[in-house]
Amino acid sequence: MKAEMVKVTIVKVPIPRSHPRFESLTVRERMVEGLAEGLVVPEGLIAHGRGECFDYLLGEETQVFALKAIRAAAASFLLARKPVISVNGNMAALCARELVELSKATGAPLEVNLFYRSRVREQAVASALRRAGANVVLGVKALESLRGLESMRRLVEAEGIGEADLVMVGIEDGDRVEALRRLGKRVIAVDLNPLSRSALKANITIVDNVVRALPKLKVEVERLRKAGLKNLQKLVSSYDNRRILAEALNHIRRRLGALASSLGEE
Ligand code: PTJ
Repeated sequence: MKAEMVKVTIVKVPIPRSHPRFESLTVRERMVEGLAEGLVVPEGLIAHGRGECFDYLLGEETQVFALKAIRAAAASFLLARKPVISVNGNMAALCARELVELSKATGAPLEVNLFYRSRVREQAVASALRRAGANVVLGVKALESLRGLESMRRLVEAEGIGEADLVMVGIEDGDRVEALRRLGKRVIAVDLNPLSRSALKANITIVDNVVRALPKLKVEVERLRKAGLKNLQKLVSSYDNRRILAEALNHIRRRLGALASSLGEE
């Protein structure tokens, strides 16, 4: 079923601030609104639920391994010749304003890239980004195909992702990360699942929720702007993504162990 054919009835009820899961439920509301606006596909809600589950396991806070990845990602943006930020429906629904702010801080244009691509959806995502303050939105015209990718994600703008040396993706399946890497591009992924193919294949994986990670990444770009070239290069060359993913898994393991102990488990 195409996204533009889906009719949804949204029941709006105020979420009490005192609710223990207030933040999480508020973010969920944005996804539901995104569905009604045609930004998000129903499959995007399922992907969000998977993310919520991993966020729960991680402790719903930005952890040290994510901060290390954010630092390396910020340095990579500052070193890149032509960085581009890829935006799908979930990203636009959750953090359009933060994407625009990151784009302005890094000089990396935003490019619409959808797995469930339709003319209506690409326009909806582009409009949401423009409403959030984007002056330029790539990925809605004159598209070419990325080599080695069959899904609709293959469609990219020649002067955008087509020419980019660095691409940031979030909440995405792994195929395109692999295709981008094969084409020699560096990839930053934001993914709550440290076991996902995107996480494993990216050069830098920020294992954190996009709603927390993006503002921190923007601040880090601004903080590192004055760091010299050598310092930036050192931050990138000393970064080891596999170690970061191992830290994320160990964090979950330790956390679950502590929780089990608190329930009386040996
Ligand atoms: O908008 P489209 O058409 O491009 O479609 C986008 C979806 C999300 C449907 C598509 O990319 C998809 O199916 O993604 P996957 O394969 O489900 O992967 C999404 C990954 O993002 C999973 O590993 C989730 O754990 C993770 N994730 C979900 N929500 C968040 C997240 N990571 C960071 N922040 C989140 N809020």
